Amino acid sequence: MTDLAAHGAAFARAVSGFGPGRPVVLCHDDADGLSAGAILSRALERSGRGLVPVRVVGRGESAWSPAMAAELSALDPGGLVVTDLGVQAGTILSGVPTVLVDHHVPRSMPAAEAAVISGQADAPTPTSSLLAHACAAALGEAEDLAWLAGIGLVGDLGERAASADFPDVMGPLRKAYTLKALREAVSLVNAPRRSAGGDAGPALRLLLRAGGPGDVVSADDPDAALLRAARAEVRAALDAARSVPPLFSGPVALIRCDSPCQIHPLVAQSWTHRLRRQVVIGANAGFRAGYVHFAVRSATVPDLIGFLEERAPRLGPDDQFAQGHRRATGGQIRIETWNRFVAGLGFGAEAEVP
Ligand SMILES: [Mn+2]
Repeated sequence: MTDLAAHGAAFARAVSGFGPGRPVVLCHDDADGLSAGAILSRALERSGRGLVPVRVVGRGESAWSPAMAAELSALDPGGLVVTDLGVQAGTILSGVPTVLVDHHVPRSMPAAEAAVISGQADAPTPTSSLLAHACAAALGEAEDLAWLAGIGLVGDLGERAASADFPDVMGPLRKAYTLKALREAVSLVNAPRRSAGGDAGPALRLLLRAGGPGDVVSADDPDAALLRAARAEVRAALDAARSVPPLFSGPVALIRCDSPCQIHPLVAQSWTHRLRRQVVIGANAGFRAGYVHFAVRSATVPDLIGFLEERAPRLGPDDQFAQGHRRATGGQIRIETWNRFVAGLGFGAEAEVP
């Protein structure tokens, strides 16, 4: 059962323990994270907590880092709301009440350092933005923010699974805004994080001021221009990657690319339609020097984290492996770790990165 109202009530209790200073929202840089951040900021502002800034935690950054603690400390927040960035033990900013709103498999569990609103154990698993909308509804009127949850649902689950898993949410949104507008808005707000530049700031700003997906799609300002340019850049990189044939070994299909754009999740996802029985890995050796970033998707294998863990190579201290969700995982590993990994999977030299 997915009891969204119970998650919202837990959020309202946690926020009631915030200090008098304005809260700060931290969010992930994808469509779901940005939508969750926009919902929580707008809802907290409405509940009388002043102007609530949103800090997008982007590529190569962590919320749980000394650099982030120093940056947040300068804002002197009354509380932190951290969404779609995962759940883990540890203090983000000492002495500041913190709530995590998230749907990923926890990396570790906070003891007393943060309240956790997690949909991870729910069936169907909600997105962060759907949880955020439940949190917003627990603070006050939030009906007009539901479309942002729709952006996150379509962004993380795809329109088919979003509609199948959450018909009560998606049905009215499709009627009010159309699936086409939601899909188009998702593709725009997801574009900058995938581009070589990687700055999702323009997408967040658009979501913070838009009244619906149509506003995002038809916006005509510098932020909207940046989103369109990012999307064109990513499309060109993706077109090049799509012409590469997959390599096969056992249950695994591997597609290699070399691009400064974060296209490997899209490459993996796109092949799952044709290779329905395989576990598809999209691997990008051009994203960060010295590393291979990879995404794992499958139309039929339900627990991809388990699948990877059974086949894990020996990991080094800089390697991140099998993070994310059971249905959408991947990693960022050093080239030597990658080469051990693909050799272990039974691939030949053509899968290795020189
Ligand atoms: Mn996310």
